[in-house]
Amino acid sequence: MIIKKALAAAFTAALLAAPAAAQEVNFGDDSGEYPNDNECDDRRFFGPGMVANLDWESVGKDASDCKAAYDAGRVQLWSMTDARAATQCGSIQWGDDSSDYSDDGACDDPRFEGMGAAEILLTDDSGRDASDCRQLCEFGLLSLRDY
Ligand SMILES: [Ca+2]
Ligand SMILES: [Ca+2]
Repeated sequence: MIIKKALAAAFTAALLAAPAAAQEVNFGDDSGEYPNDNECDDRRFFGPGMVANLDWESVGKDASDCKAAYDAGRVQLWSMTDARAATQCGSIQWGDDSSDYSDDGACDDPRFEGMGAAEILLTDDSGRDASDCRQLCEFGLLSLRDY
């Protein structure tokens, strides 16, 4: 009985000692259009190692680039919860509505991510879709990509 208790305590201690932040990332494979170009094209990630223009087509299909950037600390997995907590809609410089995609209901500014973000995000639209993005942010559907 005492041995069992000791084992249980050791097991619990081992579980508690395991790094809580360690996450298994499924990078997928290199079957996308832009493998091995030293830019991570998988939109699940964010950070300086990312490609400029983003869409959903390369999710899970740019493994080598994204894993290299991840291992080097140049990209992280984007978390809606963490991003939302770090986003203050009232203090963001939204810019203007000069994008071709302004006032279409989706946020086309590549600085943002979330349910309200457009399917394709182009760097040219940065700071140019203010009304859509501000509205979506205020209703909780949009957060910063880099937080
Ligand atoms: Ca790539
Ligand atoms: Ca828009």
